[in-house]
Formats: sequence, structure tokens, C-alpha cells
Amino acid sequence: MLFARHDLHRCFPKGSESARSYYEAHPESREYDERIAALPGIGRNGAGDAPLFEELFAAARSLARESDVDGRPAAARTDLAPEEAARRVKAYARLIGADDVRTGPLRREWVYSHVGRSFGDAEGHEPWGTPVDLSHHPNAIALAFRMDLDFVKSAPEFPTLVATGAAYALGAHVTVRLAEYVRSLGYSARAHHVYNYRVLAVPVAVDCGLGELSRAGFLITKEFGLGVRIGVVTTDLPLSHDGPVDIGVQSFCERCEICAERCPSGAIPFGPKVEHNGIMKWKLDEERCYRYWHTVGTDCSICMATCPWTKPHIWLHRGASRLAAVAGPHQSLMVAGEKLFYGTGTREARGRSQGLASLRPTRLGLHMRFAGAAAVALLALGVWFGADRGLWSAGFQKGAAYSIWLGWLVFGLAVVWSFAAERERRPAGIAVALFGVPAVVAAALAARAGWLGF
Ligand code: B12
Ligand code: SF4
Ligand code: SF4
Repeated sequence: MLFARHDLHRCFPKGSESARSYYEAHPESREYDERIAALPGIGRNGAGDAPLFEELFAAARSLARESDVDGRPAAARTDLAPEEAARRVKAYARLIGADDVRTGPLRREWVYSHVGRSFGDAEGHEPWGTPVDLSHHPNAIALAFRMDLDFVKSAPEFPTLVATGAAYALGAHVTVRLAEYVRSLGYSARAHHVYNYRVLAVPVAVDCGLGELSRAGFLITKEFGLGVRIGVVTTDLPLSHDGPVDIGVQSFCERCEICAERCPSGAIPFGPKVEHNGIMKWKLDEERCYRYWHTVGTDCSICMATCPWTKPHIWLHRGASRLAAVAGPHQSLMVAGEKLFYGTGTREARGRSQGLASLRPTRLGLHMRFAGAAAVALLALGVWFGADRGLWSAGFQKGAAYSIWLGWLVFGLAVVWSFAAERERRPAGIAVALFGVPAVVAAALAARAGWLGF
């Protein structure tokens, strides 16, 4: 894979045996790899914030030696029923920072054949080309680490790279500690994270039921969309299995091509799935993607930021993702709605040129509580006003019309407030017009007809 190919140039001395044998088998990759190696690396545009990005990746790197990710199980084995074992590992992983955890089988197809990243055969790492054997691990634990969406929304600017680094640092810590916990129960366990994978994370996560593979080429989860990183622990601990799941992604992606439209490198395909390595999927052109990273100086993330599923986990988007999970033509309407509300360009890059300092935390939880309180207050005011004007007792027609109007107003306020709290100006503006104009027109008509007693 691409990072292993890049390492042949950035970690090994020129003309190394590893590079010679790789390009003998894959001469078609040489020209691309040499061109990438000559380009400046990523993270160079972080200015004063660059050390933050370097430190986060260094934190993950400090947990990447074989002795960090693997080790001997405790001599005494704790007997656990598979359901109880799964409950314990999930509770532990969540306790120390995972945002979601699922368990499933480890299929041989998702295990790399050979070690690809050894950082130039650095001390503590298995050498490049060592055959990988995980046949003693029948089970996998897939962990999700959500990304900071404020930072991701700045894609492809520098703050998005910090979001990546932060989730990787946490992922390395949690997978390494979780594997250690499983070993303390007397079972074999290995962590797989950014600087030491032996498995393909996405299909493992699909088998465990974390989410589904998308058109963009990686995993969508119901809660975090594409805005999530994956860590894996493989083990011989007997575990009950959760996955896979159907959350409607396949039919949604068939109808939505937003990531393909916004991808600056043209790496994400339009149209139907194709067969690749025996799997029907949308196949990413990874060389185009990686070349763009070196042009822009970050890991881009535009596909992640602009996917309709990548939204904060608040009531408004939770409701939408429930609707999106049901396959049907309404999914096309949702795509049209996404384009109307969020526009057709990439999202506003708030972090542009000002770096991290311009990104304030949104305190979404606090705003949602205020929104709830404001909606209840408006409702109470509306009920009192209706009673004062005799609208509830004036017959079914007036009562029903007034209830619908009041419900519309309260719902509209909550929607506008939610978008405003996310600092999504365009959707907030559209929601004001969408809810406000009919509400004002209806109130004016009611006042004219003398319904309100004005
Ligand atoms: C190499 C790599 C890259 C390369 C190549 C990507 C690629 N598709 O191969 C480059 C540099 C381009 C890249 C880009 C990005 N990456 Co990347 N990348 C990896 C890495 C380290 C290895 C993937 C690999 O071996 N690919 C080689 C072959 C197999 O790729 P492929 O044929 O295109 O297959 C892809 C999918 O179709 C799927 N897959 C393959 N076979 C099968 C079979 C089935 C049944 C299913 C369901 C899926 C599936 O797996 C591959 C992608 O992981 C993984 C970590 C890991 N160990 O898995 C992270 C990983 C896939 N990347 C990740 C991310 C987030 C990104 C970016 C968004 C960058 C960013 N800002 O973080 C972009 C997105 C590009 C895109 N649209 O997919 C995350 C995805 C998280 C998620 N929600 O799924 C991962 C899992 C890292 C992590 N630990 O979280 N990446
Ligand atoms: S990370 Fe950027 S270049 Fe790569 S696929 Fe996503 S949008 Fe395209
Ligand atoms: S942007 Fe649309 S097509 Fe792309 S992954 Fe997200 S839902 Fe699927």
C-alpha cells in the first residue's frame, strides 16, 4: 500500500534491497513513487501550529514497536462466556476513549500478506517483507474514534490534519491498552493502529458492524458518518459477534455523488460499483488522492467533510440519519436537500490561513439544552396566548390550525437554533426563511380574518 511504498524512499537508504525487490515485482509503481518522494511532505503549511501536528503523530509513533502492540498473555486464563468477554472489552475500550466498539470475526482476506511499514527496518519493528501470520487470532475488535468536526470542516486546510493526528494518538493509546487488557485475561491480543497495522481496517470494521463501506472508499458509521478513524485489536479471546449492519449506505451512495463531485483530485468514482479483487465496490484511485495530499500539504479530508453523513450527533442529524438508513427514493430528496442547505462547493474553510486559533469550540451540548429550553418557553407562551384569545375553545378548525402553526414555529426555532449552534450560517438562513415566511404569512392571514382578536 501507498505509505509502505513511500517508506521505501523516506526511510530506507537509496538503492536498498527492499526497494530493489519491490520494484522488480512492481515496475509500474516506480515512476509514481519517485515523483511523490520528490515532493514536499504534509504538515508543512501549519506555521506555528505545526509542532502540535508533529507531537500528535509522535504520540502514536511512540506506541508502534512490536513490544507495544503485542506481547505474552498472562499465564492464568480467565474463563469467560463470549457474550461476557465482548461486554467487558467494550466497556473497557469505551472507558478509556473509544467512541464505538464492535466485535466480529477476523477473516484471512483482510490480513496483509507481508510487513509493509518497518520505518526502514527500525529497531523494535519487524523487517520489511516479513510474512504476516495472524491465523491464531479468529476474532477482531473494531474501535471507532470520532474526529473533531470543527477542525475537519476546515478541510483541506491545516486544522483537519490536527483532527487526524488527535484521533490517531487516541486510537494508538486505546488499542494498545485494550490489547494489554485482553492479554491480562490470559489470551493473545495484538493492537493495530496508524503506525503498525497488519490488517485492512475498513473490511474488518464492516465485519464487526461498525458501519458500511461507502462510495468515498472508506467506512460510514451511523453516528459519525465518514468523520471517524478506526483502530483494531485481533485476538483469540472467544467473543460474541455484532456485525455486519445495513444502515442504508449502499443505496444512499448510489443516489449521492457529492464526494465524487467535491474531490479535487478526481479519485472518487461516479457511477456504479465495479469488481475489484473479487469485491463489488466503488474503487478509489488512491494514487490521485495521495498526489493531491502532497500538493495541498495536508491529508485533504474534503470527502470526509462534505459527506452528508458527517454531521454532529445532535437530534436534528440523528433524525435525518434514521431516515437516510431506509433505502428508497426519498434518499435522492435528502441528497437534493443537502445540496440546497449546505451549498455545492466545499464547506467554508474557517481555519483558512488563520490556523487553529480561529477555531472556537462550538459547545454544542450547551446550545442544545438552550434550544430545548427556548422551544419549551415558546410553546408555553403559545399555549397561554391561544388560551387568552380563546383559540383552543373556539372549535376544532381554529384549534387545529393554531396547533399546527404553533408546532411549526417551535420546531422551526429548534432547527434554526441547532444550525446556528453548529455555526452553519447557510442552513440556518435557509431554515429561517423556510419556517419563518409561512409562519408569518399564516399569522397575518389569521389576524386579517379576525381569528387572533386583533
Ligand atoms: C494506505 C491508506 C490510504 C491511502 C490509500 C487509500 C486506499 N484506498 O487504499 C491514501 C493515502 C490515498 C489514503 C487516503 C485516505 N485515508 Co487512508 N488508509 C490507508 C491505510 C493505511 C491502508 C489501506 C490499504 O491497505 N489500502 C490498499 C487497498 C486494499 O485499497 P483498496 O483496494 O482501495 O480498498 C479500500 C476499500 O475498498 C477497503 N476494502 C478493501 N477490500 C475490501 C473488501 C470489503 C468486503 C470491504 C467492505 C472493504 C474493502 O479498504 C481499503 C481502504 O481502507 C488504512 C488503514 C488500514 N490499515 O486499513 C487507512 C484508512 C483507510 N484511511 C483512512 C482515512 C480517514 C483516509 C482519508 C480520509 C485521509 C484522512 N483525512 O484521514 C483519505 C480518504 C481517501 C478515500 N476516499 O478513501 C481511515 C478510514 C476510516 C474510516 N472511516 O473508514 C483508515 C482506516 C485509517 C484509520 N485507522 O482510521 N489512505
Ligand atoms: S482525501 Fe481529498 S483527494 Fe483524497 S479522495 Fe478524499 S477528497 Fe479526494
Ligand atoms: S458523499 Fe454521498 S456518495 Fe459519497 S460517501 Fe457520502 S453519502 Fe456516499
